[in-house]
Amino acid sequence: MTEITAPKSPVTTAEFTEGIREQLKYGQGVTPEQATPADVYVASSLVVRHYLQDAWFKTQQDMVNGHTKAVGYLSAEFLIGKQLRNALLNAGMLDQFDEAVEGLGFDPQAVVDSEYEPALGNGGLGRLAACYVDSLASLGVPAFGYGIQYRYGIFRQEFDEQGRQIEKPEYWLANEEPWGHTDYNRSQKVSFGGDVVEKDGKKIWKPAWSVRAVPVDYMVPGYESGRVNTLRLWSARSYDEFDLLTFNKSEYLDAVKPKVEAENISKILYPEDSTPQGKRLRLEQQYFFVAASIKDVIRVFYPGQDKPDLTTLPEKITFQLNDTHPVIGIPELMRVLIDEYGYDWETAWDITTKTFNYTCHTLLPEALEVWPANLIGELLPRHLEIIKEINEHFLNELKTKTRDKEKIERMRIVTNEENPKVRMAYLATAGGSHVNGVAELHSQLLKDVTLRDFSDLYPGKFSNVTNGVTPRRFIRLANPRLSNLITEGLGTDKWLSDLDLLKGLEPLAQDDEFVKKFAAVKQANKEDFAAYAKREFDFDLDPNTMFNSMIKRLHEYKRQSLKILALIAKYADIKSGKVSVDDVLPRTVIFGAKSAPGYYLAKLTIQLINNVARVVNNDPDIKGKLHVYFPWNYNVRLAQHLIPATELDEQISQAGKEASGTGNMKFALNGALTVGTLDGANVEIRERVGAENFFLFGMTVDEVEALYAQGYHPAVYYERDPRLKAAIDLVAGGTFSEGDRNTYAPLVADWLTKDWFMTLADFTAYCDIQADIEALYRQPLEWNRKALLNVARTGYFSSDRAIQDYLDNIWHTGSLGKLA
Ligand code: 8GP
Repeated sequence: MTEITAPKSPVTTAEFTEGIREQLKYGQGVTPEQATPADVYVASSLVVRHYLQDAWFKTQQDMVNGHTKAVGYLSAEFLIGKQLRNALLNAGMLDQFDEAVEGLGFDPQAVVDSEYEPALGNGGLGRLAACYVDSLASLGVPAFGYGIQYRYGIFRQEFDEQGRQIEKPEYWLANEEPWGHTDYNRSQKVSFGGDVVEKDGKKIWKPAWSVRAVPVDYMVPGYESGRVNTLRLWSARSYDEFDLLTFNKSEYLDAVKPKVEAENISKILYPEDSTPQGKRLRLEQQYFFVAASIKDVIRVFYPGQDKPDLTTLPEKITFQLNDTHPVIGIPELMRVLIDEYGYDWETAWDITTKTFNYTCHTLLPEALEVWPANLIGELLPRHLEIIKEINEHFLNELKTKTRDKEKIERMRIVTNEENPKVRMAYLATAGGSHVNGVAELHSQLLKDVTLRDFSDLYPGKFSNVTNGVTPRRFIRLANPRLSNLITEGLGTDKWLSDLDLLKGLEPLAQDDEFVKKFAAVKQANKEDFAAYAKREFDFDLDPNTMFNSMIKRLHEYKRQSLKILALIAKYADIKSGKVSVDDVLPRTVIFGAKSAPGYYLAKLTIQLINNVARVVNNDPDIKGKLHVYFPWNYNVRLAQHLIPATELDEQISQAGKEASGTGNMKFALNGALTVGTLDGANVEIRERVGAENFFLFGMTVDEVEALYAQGYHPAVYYERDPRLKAAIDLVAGGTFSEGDRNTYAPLVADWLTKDWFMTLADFTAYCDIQADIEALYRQPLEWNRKALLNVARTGYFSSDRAIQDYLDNIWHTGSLGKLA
């Protein structure tokens, strides 16, 4: 085997320049004079890949030969965001790139901007997976991210004339995509359907059709670790270009159908987030990427071996199941071990349970996947058998642990009903070593409520890993001014790989001069964002107002309704003269949110926000004191621009519903103050930054539960708080629908009669806390002191720390060490 030594980087500016020239010439086929920024983007990306190649080889070699177990992060989503700048930063080539590109007569920003963002995720769960692969590489942990290379990412959002969400296909692969390396020679076959036959006491699955899973590899360079991991996204291709028999009968469309259907598997990302699933194609996608990944791992770790000793598999790799989407991997590994490699059930189960772990990202019952057994049987008949057998074994094991028959019934993996269902979260819990939630409160609720029976009988399986975010993308790249100030304050830039060092900024919060510099950074970021919003959306933001943001998926539990109702109430107060417009603190409220295409109330909320914006922004009585903006198509790029410019962040979900949140961490780390409920990671953020540096309001989990139990009647709150009544009346009366009372009637009816997430019950507290917020904002030095303390005290929320927690408590593995 070729011995690979140190990687070639750092590259010099001259080498980078030469590399771009070569790529332009032989790759793009243009001279530097003919090249566009998009050409230079492709060429530069290929240069970066070129210089990472040796480190990539070396990391793989060390992974296979080394004594450190690797991590396989199985996730249906990786919301990676733009790649070029991040790769340059992590690989230490930022300056060389800037200089080389400028030397060739291009603006580095224009080059970077021409990258098309891969939108291969819905929201938090997908972005978290991207932060985690960054941290794994940065810590030198050998790891694969395994997922799907969807041809169409999450839809592109537009708004129509009425302010309604329109979904457009996001064909991100329409342009040249230099990062993914398609490796046809490492393809895997994934089969579906058919029957199971028995021969000599052995079960044999005879599938009906197969697709070719082609790996597309993305390099994941670690920050200053010299290591380069792999994000392997599978793309579905057909084996049979044409069914010639059918074709000869001149039924052309029927002939290409199998090809089209096979390739459909990786065609589109499901745009659902915390909303019910239940579609055949979704299950096909899940099995497709998991089956290919398991085969791939065996290929990588047991190269060329016909009869590998797979009892060593748990020493080679640990699979993390990112939510229930990849859980079909558990019966798949059982099938591979038993049917393909001849292991007995007990050995196979021992290997499987030692190899898998499961992270739960939600508590909403409707989002915990449950598949009809029939559907699994149609698509994966052998797997259904195995799942049923797992269920039987599991029930037998439970009988040795408890006499409580009802409890045993409740814990069935396959339900006992006419049309049985398979509960994927239960399968994951039974079939793996560890189960974790994503923030302390969430992990506690997982144990106490959602998986209570399991945690009673298997308390050792349960733990918590509070989420984290990568400081490389979300501080250094998104907020270079703050990064420079932090480095100045700490006298080192080591904080980028050891975020706890931010604590060293604490004393500087007492230094007024430093606080003023910090305030100047925020102001400059606001001006930048205003310019960006003008360019991209033609918005006119006033950087001398408070920037107040709420960016996240549109979901009832997140309560964008609460924010918009409070805003309408303020508007109503000004209009009615209750509040003099001259006393109003100037505020710019910025929303960013996509709704699942079929989520009616969420879409109506988007429409309402857009129309409130239209009315309020154009009302001369408001004298520009309140502005509402809703940039469409919220994505990672927009987040990177908006978060550094935000002063007040909204984390106002109903307590107990947001598993963690990660936006809350990004905002705090960028010096925004949070107004929030005691939910998800807000609880831990508040504990760390100090109660006096966080605007807390609203009911707690216990209060919410008590109110449900006692019977919740939202109309009572409408009658009780005149501000709320005024706001809802304006919506109902047609102020935001050009006089039409029907437009928002379903929303109004829901608020007044159902309001499942208790927006109305928390309204008064939410409006009351605004007085504290505004009073503090009127003292800029004090506001910024608190904001700086938020930065100094939230280093814990680095994804490096989260990965270290996984390494220590769940994966029990470590680093390969740095490459020089
Ligand atoms: C999200 C949670 O809602 C969020 O609180 C958390 O921070 C994030 O996961 C990362 O842990 N959950 C999802 O995005 C989710 O459940 N998505 C699946 C349905 C696609």
